[in-house]
Amino acid sequence: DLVAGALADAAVRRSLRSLADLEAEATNRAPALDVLGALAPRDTVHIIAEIKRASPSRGALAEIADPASLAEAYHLGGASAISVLTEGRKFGGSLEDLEAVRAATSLPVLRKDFIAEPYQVLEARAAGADLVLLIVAALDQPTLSSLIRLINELGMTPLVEAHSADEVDRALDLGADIVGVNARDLSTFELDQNLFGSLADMIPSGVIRVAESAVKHPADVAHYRRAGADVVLVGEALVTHGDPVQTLREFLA
Ligand code: IGP
Repeated sequence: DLVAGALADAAVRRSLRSLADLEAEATNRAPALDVLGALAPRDTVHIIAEIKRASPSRGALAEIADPASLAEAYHLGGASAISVLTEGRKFGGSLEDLEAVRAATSLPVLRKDFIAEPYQVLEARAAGADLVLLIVAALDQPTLSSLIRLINELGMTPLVEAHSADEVDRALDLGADIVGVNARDLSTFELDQNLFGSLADMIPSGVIRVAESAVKHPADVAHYRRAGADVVLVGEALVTHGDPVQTLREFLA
């Protein structure tokens, strides 16, 4: 599965870069940005714009020769943060993509991957990430808890992704400040655009609510906003439409 693949790839990288070296690189980075501050204003919806080359459900999505200039386009279009898929096997991403984006933008950057161990969290910080995705379904509660703690200790912010009421409860029990609801079931790849709305009321208003996936048109952003989303995470629509600046502006209009 996706987690096993991500861990196998991390093990290869660990054989090339020791934990001690990685820790030193993570500590030498400029401090992570204030993500909660960036997403705090509630008067309009925020968009986290994703750099996504491919996906397991759709295959290749786009040739992205220069992730840095796509990140600049996202910034210009009004995105509040940039998500970089770093999973290599199915999504075609890499930590190099994240580093390139970090160097190109002053917006907060999310490492989007299948994170299951501390080494991957340190890699995120060493590459300059401010936010790290944790998928509740992929982790037992003690592991989820310790990864949240490590992310916070490194000055980053966890985005905790749920796909059911039980998973939202597990995220909230651990004090998550940002909770995402993914419309896509990562085991079947089926989309349910109404899942966010059916779970949003469980999430207290002090917690930032993120609606993830299944945005194609401005009406989809409005749909999520009406259902209580503070933030919408968009990938495929932005990499497949020709003009990401224009597409984002339409989504935010
Ligand atoms: C973006 P979309 O449908 O706009 O391309 O979706 C994002 O939500 C999706 O890439 C995603 C994801 C994930 C990918 C959400 N959670 C977890 C990999 C792992």
